[in-house]
Amino acid sequence: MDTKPLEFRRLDEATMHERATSMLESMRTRRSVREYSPDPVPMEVLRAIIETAAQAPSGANKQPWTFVLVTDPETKSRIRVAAEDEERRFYAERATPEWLEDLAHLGTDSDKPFLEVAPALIVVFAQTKAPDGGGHYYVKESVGLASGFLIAAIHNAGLVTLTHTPSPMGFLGEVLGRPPEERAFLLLPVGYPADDCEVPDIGRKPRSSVLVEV
Ligand code: IYR
Repeated sequence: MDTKPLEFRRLDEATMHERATSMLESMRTRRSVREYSPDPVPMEVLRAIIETAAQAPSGANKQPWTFVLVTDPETKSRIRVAAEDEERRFYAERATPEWLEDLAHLGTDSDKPFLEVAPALIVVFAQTKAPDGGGHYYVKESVGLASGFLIAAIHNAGLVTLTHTPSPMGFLGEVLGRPPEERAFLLLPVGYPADDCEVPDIGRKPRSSVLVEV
């Protein structure tokens, strides 16, 4: 095993507290956004965000992810058409009444204009095995972690996103020409919010109901 010294510097307690709470305050303002401005975003910012996501830990450091950055209008249109097709079936047939009831307060339906309006889409793919057929481990956990990094990086850069999961997502691999060992995991529109953007008036559980200290 090759090793190298860890790059690490202890922070004083006041600085730690300040950094922990300022990240909390920033993340508190993160919201899933469904109404986008068509304004373009800098490509280098998007590439840096994706590289940030790729710093996530992964099973055996296999990094079992591929991020496809889509800005081509024609490809975005094809994705919208195929996603809305699946979503119409979801809302009309696949979703249970309980599921539809649970979604009602979000005001979602099968129309997904954001897939065309947002200047960029990031499609996260999970590699079920390596391109050379080698093993990948804890793939969903690993890609979930990278997606969390991705969402935080998008917010940190002053952009907004939505974790969209049209189901099933097989069409994404076809439209984007991905190999069969890759499975679409999440579809994220990225951009600026529309000027008149509204979001559901929902909150998060308080600390006391999510944290157990032993
Ligand atoms: N994929 C559908 C339905 C949907 C499902 C869940 I769970 C959500 O949190 C939100 C929506 C859609 O995107 O409309």
